[in-house]
Amino acid sequence: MNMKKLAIALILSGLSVHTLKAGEPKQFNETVTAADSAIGQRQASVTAADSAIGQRPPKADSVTFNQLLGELAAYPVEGIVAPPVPMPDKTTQSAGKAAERYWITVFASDNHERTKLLEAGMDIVEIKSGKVSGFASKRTLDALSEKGFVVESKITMAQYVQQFGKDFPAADSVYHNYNETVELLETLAANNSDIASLFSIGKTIEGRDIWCLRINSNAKGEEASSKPGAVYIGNHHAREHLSNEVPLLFAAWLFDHKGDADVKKYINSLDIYVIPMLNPDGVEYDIKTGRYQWQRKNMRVNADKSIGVDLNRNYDSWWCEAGASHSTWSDTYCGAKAFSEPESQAVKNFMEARKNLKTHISYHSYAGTVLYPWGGTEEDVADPKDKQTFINIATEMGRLTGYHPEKSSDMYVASGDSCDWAYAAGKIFAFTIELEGSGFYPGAAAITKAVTNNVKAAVYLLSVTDNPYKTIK
Ligand code: 0X9
Ligand code: ZN
Repeated sequence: MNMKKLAIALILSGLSVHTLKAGEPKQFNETVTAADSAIGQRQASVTAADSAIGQRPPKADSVTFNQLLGELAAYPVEGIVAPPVPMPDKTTQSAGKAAERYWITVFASDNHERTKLLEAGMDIVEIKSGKVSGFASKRTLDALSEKGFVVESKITMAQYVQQFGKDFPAADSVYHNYNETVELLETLAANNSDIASLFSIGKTIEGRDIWCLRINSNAKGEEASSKPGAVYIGNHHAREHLSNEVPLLFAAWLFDHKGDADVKKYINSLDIYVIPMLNPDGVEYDIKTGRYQWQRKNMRVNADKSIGVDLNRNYDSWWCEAGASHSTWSDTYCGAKAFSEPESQAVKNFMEARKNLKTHISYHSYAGTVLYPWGGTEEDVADPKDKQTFINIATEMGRLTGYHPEKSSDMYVASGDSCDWAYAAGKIFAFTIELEGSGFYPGAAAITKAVTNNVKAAVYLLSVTDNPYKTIK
């Protein structure tokens, strides 16, 4: 547990953002304590379903950032030998041999071919020049050969896991699981109760609450606000654990810097929401054995007993057209209908109820890109002013993160993604940030850099949230 706090302290202590005044890293000497009373919404919404799922998060204890900083430095993140890792749990797969999974590399020259691969059920993970790598079931492999794709290499999941597997609790214990995420959110809300509140935007398919931390100087909980809003969401995809850490630690960073002139201005003038873990069921499944399961989807039990819907194919934007699959066993399964899943439905309700939202980042990993609409079609967004605004903001966030800015569909066309829907339905300037990394499990050492650079981009987004069009010169 301490390791998480240590990681935060390490990261937070070193950050400075270009929009902020340069200065010495802050010292955090104050003792932080849990204040149950300040997080009434959280308390009120804990239900039997929470306890049925697992342990209610322990109460936040006291912590000083300086103390934690020293301890993290002593934490051996390198050189930990991972224990042997098993095949992914069979319950994530549909029954039978057809569901056996492989790590494959296939020749595919452009986004059209990549889109076809997605449609055949391939779960694209890495894009290189002329090739892509990712996961595929036996069934997908058959479909690929029928369509004439050439598979350059193929290894079984067992071999893949041997080669790349890491053990979460030991090597990556600085990452926050669900309870630890909730505990940190509670601590942050409790210790910044003048500007922060915590509420659930809905429950997952297994009944966990999806928590949202709100930062607003005068409105709390679900109370309406007319201030321009920004929302940061992580972990649509379960195994993309870094995508929880980035928004979570961004929130922590904001609180630590709430006295800085620029941050103060944003907190006073904006309505800021952080929903770091949208798919906690999948996250918990991915790590529950102490060994990664490469889980992408949520934990919906489909009619054929296969598990999961791809939440980033379940939004109502060209739902289940290009780059998505109707096959339940596919990693890009779009669900029975648009918004069939409680997690995506919660985001829909959340966004529809907040017409003040202007900007949004959905965090994924690990292509190192800043993506903007459209993703479900190769068309550009029709409004030239909007298009230029998207490009300008993505370019600046790309500069700050070191990531490549591009239109989503240039990577591949994939329908039903959250950012397309947010822009189409709410005119929200919505970006997918694919964090960096050499895999879904980049290790503890990856957190510091990813968070550091992404805090800069996230703060930049705040700086344009009052009027995104001001980025057009
Ligand atoms: O495929 C996705 O949902 C995202 N990539 S990931 O590897 N994290 O799964 C990218 C979504 C970008 N959107 C579109 N291309 N539509
Ligand atoms: Zn993702």
